[in-house]
Amino acid sequence: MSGAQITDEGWLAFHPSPRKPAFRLPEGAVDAHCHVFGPRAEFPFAPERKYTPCDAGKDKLFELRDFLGFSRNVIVQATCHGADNRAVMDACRAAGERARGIASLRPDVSRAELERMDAAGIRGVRFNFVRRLVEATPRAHFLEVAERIQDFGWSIVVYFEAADLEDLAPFLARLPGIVVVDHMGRPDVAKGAESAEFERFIRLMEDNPHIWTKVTCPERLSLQGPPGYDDVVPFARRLVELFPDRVLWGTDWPHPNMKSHMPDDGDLVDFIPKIATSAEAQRRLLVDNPMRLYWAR
Ligand code: 0GY
Repeated sequence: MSGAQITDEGWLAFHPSPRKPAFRLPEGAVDAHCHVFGPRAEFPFAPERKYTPCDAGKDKLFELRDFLGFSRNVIVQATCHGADNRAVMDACRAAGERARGIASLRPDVSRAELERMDAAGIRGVRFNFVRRLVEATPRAHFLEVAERIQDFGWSIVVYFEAADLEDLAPFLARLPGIVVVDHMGRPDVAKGAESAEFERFIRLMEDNPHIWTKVTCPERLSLQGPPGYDDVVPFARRLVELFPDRVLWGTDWPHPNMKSHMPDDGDLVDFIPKIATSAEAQRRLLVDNPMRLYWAR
């Protein structure tokens, strides 16, 4: 990093030159979980942030999209930008029909601001329960936001750790509209895909047809590591097989807070055929499901 860019100590920047994946993505594939960081000179990071990343702006994201063979991105507000959604909105406006965004909102957000966001391409809001990333938000605030976005037909993304699911499940069950759980609810891979912990997550999806999940982030969950991340395959594959119409996939570029290693995004794309093993399952995961959820209008 140059002297002008001060990141957290040990911050790993995104892979500078990922390899071309062997897996050919289906026509119209969507990277349904990725972020932009800044660039900070234009879009400063939030004072309340828990980490300070490198710049990773929209131009780099769109370059990666084209290189890997994706058609579209769903850009999720990263916690380093707090509730200031300008970087995501700017990226969505620049991409036009090729991107949609997920915002972070305070409950006092105005109707006019929601309308501006919707016009820019925002189609959802993210509720974050991960304590290392955000201060705890009262659930009443989340419920208020959930109500206010219903007029726009937006969905909700939730991010939590597996250990918190028991406590959160009744709350998630009563959220209105579609709710998408990030990274399979972050299972502890050491416990296995048949563990009581993962069964709880499966049960959540079985009991709640409005809950979807992203079968993402093998690099974050894996104990085995790159390039195959094979210990994460049984978790993601089980979800894709059980809930083929309620799963999404994304790169998670630029991979905030990866401490063990920085994944090669080509390796991540080559993870897809291991978890969605037929052309039909791949098309649902990468095209039909994200298009239905984020590009209905
Ligand atoms: C992810 C995961 C992480 C970070 C964020 O918004 C964020 O800062 O989502 C994480 O550190 O686990 O989905 O990008």
